Amino acid sequence: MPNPCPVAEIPPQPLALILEQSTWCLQGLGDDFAPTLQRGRELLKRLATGRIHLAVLGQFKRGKSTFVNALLGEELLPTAVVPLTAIPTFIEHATRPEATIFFADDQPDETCHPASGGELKDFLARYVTESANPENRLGVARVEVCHPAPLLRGGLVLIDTPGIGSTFRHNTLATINFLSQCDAAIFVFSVDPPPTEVEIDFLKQVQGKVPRLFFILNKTDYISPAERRTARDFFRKVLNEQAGYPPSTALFSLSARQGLEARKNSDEKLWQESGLAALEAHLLEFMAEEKSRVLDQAVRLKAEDLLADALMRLRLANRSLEMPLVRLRECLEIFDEKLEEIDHQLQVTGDILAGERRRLHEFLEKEAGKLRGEAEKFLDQVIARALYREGGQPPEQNSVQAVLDSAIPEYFGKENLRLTKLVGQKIDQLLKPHQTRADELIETLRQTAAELFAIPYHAPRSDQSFKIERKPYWVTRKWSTRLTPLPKNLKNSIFGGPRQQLREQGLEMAVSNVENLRWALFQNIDDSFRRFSTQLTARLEETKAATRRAIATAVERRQHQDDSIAGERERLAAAIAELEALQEELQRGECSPGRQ
Ligand SMILES: Nc1nc2c(ncn2[C@@H]2O[C@H](COP(=O)(O)OP(=O)(O)O)[C@@H](O)[C@H]2O)c(=O)[nH]1
Ligand SMILES: [Mg+2]
Repeated sequence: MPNPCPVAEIPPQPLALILEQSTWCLQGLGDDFAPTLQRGRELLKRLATGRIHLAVLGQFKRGKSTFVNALLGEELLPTAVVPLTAIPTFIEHATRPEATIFFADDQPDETCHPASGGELKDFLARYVTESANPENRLGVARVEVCHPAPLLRGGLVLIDTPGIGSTFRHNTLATINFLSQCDAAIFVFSVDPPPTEVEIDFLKQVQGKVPRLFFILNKTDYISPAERRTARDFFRKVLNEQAGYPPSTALFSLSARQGLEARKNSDEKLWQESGLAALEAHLLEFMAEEKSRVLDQAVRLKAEDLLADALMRLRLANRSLEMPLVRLRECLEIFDEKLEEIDHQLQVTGDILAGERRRLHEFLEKEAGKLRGEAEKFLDQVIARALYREGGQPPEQNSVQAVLDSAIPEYFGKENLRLTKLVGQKIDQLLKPHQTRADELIETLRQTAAELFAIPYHAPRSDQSFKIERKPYWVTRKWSTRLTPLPKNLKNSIFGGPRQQLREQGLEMAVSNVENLRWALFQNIDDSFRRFSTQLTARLEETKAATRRAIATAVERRQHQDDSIAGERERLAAAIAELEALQEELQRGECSPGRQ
C-alpha cells in the first residue's frame, strides 16, 4: 500500500493553483466533462470569495451601529439614542454600494442602487428606524447591504443586530438561535453602565454557541486614559467571575464615535487613538488564519473527490478502448442491468418519501391544533387580566391593545422558534436515511463500473450529501395584534357586551396567528422535500450519464473501427497522468506540516 502521507520535501502547491491546473486539464476533455469542470470552477470561486459571518451583538445603545459605521468609514447605518427596530443588517463586499430589503411575507424585495452615499443612508432609515417603521409594521425580515470597505474585501460579512433584551424580549431568543449560524461574534459593552444582568445572562447562554467571540468596551472617550485600564480590568473580572469566560478573553477598549470621526476626516492618528486600528488589525488576522484553515479543509476534500471522479471516467474510457470488443459489450449489458435496478430503487424511494411527507403534514396539523388551544387560553387570560385591572370601569380598548402589542409578539415569537426547530429536526430525521441511501446508490453505481472494468475505486471523502447552504436566517414574522374598534355605545347584553367582544377577538387572533405559523411551516416542509427529490434525481442522473457515456462512446468507436482510437488512447493517457500528478500534489498538501 502506498504511504498515504509521503514526507514533503518541496512545499506543496497552493490549493488554488492545483484547482486551476485541474480546470485547465478538464477544459481540454470536451463536453462530457463540462459538469465536472463547472464544479471545479465553483470550488475555485468558493476559495476566492469564502465568507465569514461576524455578528455584532450587545444591548441597545451600546454603539453597535456606530462601531460598524466606523469600520465602513461612513455614517451609513442609522444610530440613535432610542432602540431601533428588530432587523438585522448584513453587510458584504461589492465595488458599488447597494442595499436590498427582504420581507417576511411574499412582498417582493426592494433594492436601492444609490447615486450618492446619502441616498443609501436615507433608504435604510426608511426600513430600520423605529420612527419610519414602528414595531416593524412593514414586515422587514432582513436587510442586505453591499459596501466597498476594504475590510470586507476578504469575504467578511458584518451583521449589525438588534439589541438583546430591548423592547421585545424574544429578540434575545432569536439572537441565540441565529448565532449558531455565525462564524464569529463581537459583543459590545459600553463604559457608562457596568455590565447589566441582561448582558451577563445573555453571555452565559451564548457560551459555546459561537466558534469565536470577541469583546469590545466602547465609548472610552467618556473616561480618561487612566480610567480605561481600570474599566477594562473590571469588565474582564465580571466576564470571568459572573459569566465564566477565561481571564485571557480578548477585550478591546475603543471609542466608535472617535473612530468614525477619524475615518470621515482621514485622521490616521485619531484612528489609532480611538482603538479601532488595533481591533481592525485583529479582525484581519483572524480572517486570514481562520478563514483559510476552514475553507482549505473543506475545498481540499471536495477537490480530491472531483479529481478521483474525473480520473475514474478517464480510466473507464481508456479501458473500454483496449478491452476485447465482445467482453466490452458484455460489460455494457451488465452495467445497463444495474442501472435499471437503481432506477427501480429510486422509484421506491420516491413513494416512501411521499408517505413521509404526508405523515409530517399530519404531525404539523396536530401540533398546530395543540398550539391553537394553548394560544386561545393564553390570550383569553391576558385580555381577562387587562380587563380585571380596570375593575368595574368600562373597558378601555387602548390599554388592552397595548398589552396585546407586547404579549403577542413575545408569545408567538417563542412558539415560532420552538416549532420551526421541531419541524426542522423532524425533516432532517426523515430525510437523513434517504440521503444515506441515495449516497449508497450512487456509490454502488461507481463501484460496479470500477469492478467490471478493473480500475481503482475511490470512495468519496467529502460530505457528498445534498446540504443546502443557507444564509443565516433571522426568524421574524408579522403577528396580528390589532383589535377591531368596538362600537362606542356598546352595552352589556345577553349577547355579550364589550368585555365579551374583546375576549372573542382574542380567540380569533389566536386562531389567525397559529394559522400563519402553520402555513409557513407547511411551505417549509414541502419546499424541503421538493428540493431534496430534485437534487437526488439530478445527482443520480449525472453520475449515471457520465459513467455510461464513457463506456458507450468507446463501444461506438470500436464498432466502427475508428482510426482515431490510438490517438484517443494517447490523449486519455496524458490526461490521466496529469490528473494523477495533481491528485498526488493535493494529498501531499493535506499531510504537510503547518496545515491543520
Ligand atoms: N460618546 C460616545 N457615544 C457613542 C459611541 N458610540 C456610540 N455612541 C452613541 O451612542 C448612541 C447609540 O449608538 P448606536 O450605534 O445607535 O447603538 P446601538 O443601539 O448599539 O446600535 C448614539 O447616540 C451614538 O452616537 C462612542 O464611542 N462614544
Ligand atoms: Mg443599532
